[in-house]
Amino acid sequence: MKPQTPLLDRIATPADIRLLPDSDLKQLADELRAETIDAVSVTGGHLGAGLGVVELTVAIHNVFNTPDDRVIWDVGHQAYPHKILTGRRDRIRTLRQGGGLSGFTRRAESEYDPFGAAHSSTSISAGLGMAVARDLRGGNNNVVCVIGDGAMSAGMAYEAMNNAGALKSRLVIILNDNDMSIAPPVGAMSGYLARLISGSAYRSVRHLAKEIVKHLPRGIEERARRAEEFARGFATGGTLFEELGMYYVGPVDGHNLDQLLPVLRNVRDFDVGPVLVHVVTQKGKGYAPAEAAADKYHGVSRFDVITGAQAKPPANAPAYTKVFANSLIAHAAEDDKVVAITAAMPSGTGLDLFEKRFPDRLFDVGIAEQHAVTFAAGLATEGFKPFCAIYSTFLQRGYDQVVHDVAIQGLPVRFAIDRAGLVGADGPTHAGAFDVAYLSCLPGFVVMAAADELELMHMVATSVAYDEGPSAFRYPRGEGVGLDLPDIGTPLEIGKGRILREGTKVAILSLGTRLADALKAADQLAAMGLSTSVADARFVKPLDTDLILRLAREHEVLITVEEGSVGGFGSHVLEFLAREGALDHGLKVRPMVLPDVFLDHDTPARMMDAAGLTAPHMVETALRALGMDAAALAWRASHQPG
Ligand SMILES: Cc1ncc(C[n+]2csc(CCOP(=O)(O)OP(=O)(O)O)c2C)c(N)n1
Repeated sequence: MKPQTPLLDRIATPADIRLLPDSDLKQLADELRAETIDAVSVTGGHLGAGLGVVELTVAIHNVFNTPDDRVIWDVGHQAYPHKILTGRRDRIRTLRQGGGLSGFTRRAESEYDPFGAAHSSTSISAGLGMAVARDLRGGNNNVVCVIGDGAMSAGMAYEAMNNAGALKSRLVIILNDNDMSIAPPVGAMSGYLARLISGSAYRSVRHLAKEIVKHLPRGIEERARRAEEFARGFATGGTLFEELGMYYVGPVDGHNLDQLLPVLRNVRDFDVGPVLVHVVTQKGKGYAPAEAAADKYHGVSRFDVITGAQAKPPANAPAYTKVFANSLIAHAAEDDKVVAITAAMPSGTGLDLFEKRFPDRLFDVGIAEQHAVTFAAGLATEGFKPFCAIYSTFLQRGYDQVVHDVAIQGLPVRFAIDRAGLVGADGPTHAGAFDVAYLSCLPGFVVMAAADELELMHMVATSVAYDEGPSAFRYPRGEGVGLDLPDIGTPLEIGKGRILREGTKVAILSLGTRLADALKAADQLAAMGLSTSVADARFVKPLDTDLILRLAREHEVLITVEEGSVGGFGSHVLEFLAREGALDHGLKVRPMVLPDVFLDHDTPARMMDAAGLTAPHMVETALRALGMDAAALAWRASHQPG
């Protein structure tokens, strides 16, 4: 028998899916799942979420007329199957690689990505905006938002549903309920969804769907009858969503195309305002190692498809995250006021380790950064020492709470800011570029940046000891430099940096992890006969003004360097020096910060190079500042980016 051409090979765009009979769609889904697994085995990335929505992805592109109908994937980490079906299959093995496809949805990448994402819980708001725009222009396309039960724990999703229920615009919200966030989901909503599913409704809906699809002919009247049955008959629960003004349909088995297709066709064809379709799926579905994993293979490195074994390079030093967690545990053992808060990232922040030791003192509040911050503020008012561990990029969402609920009230909330700086494959949405700028402008904040893992331990200790107001310490993604570590850190003197190398001509004042490169640059400059000092600022706020003035007085060039945006450490140093009149006598100050662009995903090393913040860049900056342009050119020629 001639081997059959895979159906997937016939899908150049979703229009081709719409040419297939329903009876072919299961095979297409199976092939799509295999292709997704194979692609991620090569690139690494988010796998479990995508595997859970394979059938849903096929059904959506079959039922809806994409890209005219808009499909918005919340977070966007589950969109790999969608990318494969929407003209990007030929590049799917470039996912998350430099110059390759993004690991999330991205407007610039495809017309099938009407909205870019990566931070969660934005889909309903964006979809509602698109739906209202359609109404204003008199259009009739559909707008479909797919949002996970984890993402549904964020306030923004409720703000959007509240508004959608009032506006009554036609909008399809698909709640993809896999009973997982990255960790098991938390909170009352998760319990509520579980009750909806466990009700007898679920089984009878499954049964009903099968029966109806089996028996119905394809005529128009029948479709209408079916619509009535589905739309009404399925409204078996969902009171909360109905109270918010949604038309609730479900729960529906998200892996069963016999259920998905008719339900989606019905919600497409009938105008009942905002509809919420509650779809039940399994994270990691159809790939045994993923189904068996505790995190359902949320994010994986490259892996062997047969065994599921992931290729994790051996660690040379403990990750910063782990150093933070162990350090906090050591302090919590001595001080029962220390408590920890995570917004749905217990393993990402290392606080799963803290929870093992102190189960009653760890609070996972769900994907709810705003609430996390104000909840911590409340704990602080009662004399506790809350450590809010949030990635730099996600703390952006809680910024008003940081200002209004913490800083203005001077409450001693401690912010452990993980993934500060460039993060590599997750790209610009996840870069921790702005925390120094957005925190160090706030009166009364103590803001620190760790140069290595030992410094991080000292900064945890400093935050535990400092109870007079808010404090924050930032540290990067990845491993430390491999130092011997004590059992517990020692508090630092607030607002004091340290000098590591004394020179006379050039001074490099580093904040955070650029320090190692600053030392390398100093070696290079010294080899060129340019005596160079290196200092670690430790604090952005309060600034070590004595240190800065001393470096300014004793050197011809002062370079500041940080892995953060303009408006951060270098800006504060410049402003301070200007106010002091220290710039009036020929001192050459050169702030080195992240460039004024959103840097695309790539390897961390290449991103740092593109950012212009490596040791060779520091050398070049010093040479240019000294007017040694020819030497700088020659230097650059011998140190090509790479
Ligand atoms: C504002 C924000 N906080 C945290 C995250 C990190 N994060 C990425 S995916 C995810 C879990 C999402 O769960 P869910 O919406 O149920 O999707 P699933 O992965 O289960 O399909 C989290 C917490 C994020 N993307 N955005």
